Amino acid sequence: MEKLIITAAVTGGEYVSKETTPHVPSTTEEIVGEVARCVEAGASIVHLHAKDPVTGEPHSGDPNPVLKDYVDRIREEVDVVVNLTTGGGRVGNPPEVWDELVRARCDLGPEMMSLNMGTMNRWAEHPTGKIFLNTVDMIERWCGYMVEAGIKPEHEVYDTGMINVCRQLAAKGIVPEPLHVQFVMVGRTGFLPTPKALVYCLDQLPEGWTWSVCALGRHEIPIAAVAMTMGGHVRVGFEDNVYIRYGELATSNAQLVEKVANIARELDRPIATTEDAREMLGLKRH
Ligand code: KMH
Ligand code: ZN
Repeated sequence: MEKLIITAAVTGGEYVSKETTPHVPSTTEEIVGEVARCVEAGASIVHLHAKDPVTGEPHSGDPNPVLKDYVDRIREEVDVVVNLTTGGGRVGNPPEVWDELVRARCDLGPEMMSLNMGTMNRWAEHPTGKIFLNTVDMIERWCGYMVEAGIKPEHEVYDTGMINVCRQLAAKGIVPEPLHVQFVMVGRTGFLPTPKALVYCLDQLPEGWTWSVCALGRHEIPIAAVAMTMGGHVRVGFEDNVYIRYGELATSNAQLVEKVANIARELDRPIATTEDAREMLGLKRH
C-alpha cells in the first residue's frame, strides 16, 4: 500500500484557544516543540495558523511576522513540510488586505499552503461573521501567487461543487496537475463525515491526484481510518479535534498523530517520512 502522509494541524486554527483546551500550544517555543513531537510520532507535514503568543488566542492583526517566526524556528530544528494557512488577518480588514497578506506569506518559505475552494456558511461562530468568503477570483489569484513562489496549494474542499472548482483550475492551467485535495468534512454546512460521502468525492476526483481527509470533532479518527483503508492521507490535530477519545482531552497533538500512526501500522500502511512526502507530492524544498 502507498505510504501514508500524516498532517498535524497543531495550533488550533481560528477556533481553539487555551480555554478550549489547556494543551494547545501558543508561544513559538511551544509550537516548535509540538511540531518536533508530532514528527517523531509520524507526521510529515505541519499545518500552521498564527497564535497570539501572550493570550494564546487566535492571532488578530497581521499574522505574517508570527508565521515567519514559526517557519524560521522550525527550519532550524525540525525537518518537516511546512504548510501555512491562507486564513488569518481577515478581522477588520477588507479583502484587498487579505490578498496582500497571502501574497506576502508566500515569501516566508512554506512548501505548501491551504486554499479554501469556495464561499460557504460558517460552521461555528467567527468574528468575521456568518459567511466564509472565498470567491473564484480570490482562489485563482492566490493559486497564482503560490505557483509563482513554487508552493503547492492544498485545496480545501468542503462540499462536492468545490471539486469542480479544482478541476477548472487544472483545466485553465492555473495549477499544474496532479492537484492535492483535502476533503474537510465539517458536517453541518459542508458534506457529512461519512464513508458514503467520501466514496462519492473520490468518484469525482481525476486520476492521479492525491487526497487527504480531515474530519472535525469526534469524526476525526474514524474518518481518518476509513481514508487510510482507501489509500488516502490524513490530517489530525487540535485545529479539528481536541479529544483523544469521547470526553477525554488529548494531552498533545502528538497523541493524535500517534493514534492514527498506530492504526496505520495495524493496517500495514507504511508511514511517509518528510522526504517521502516531498517526493509523493512533488514539493520543492525551500
Ligand atoms: N480549519 C479547517 C476546517 C485553512 O486553514 O485555510 C480548514 C483549514 C483551512 O485548515
Ligand atoms: Zn487551517
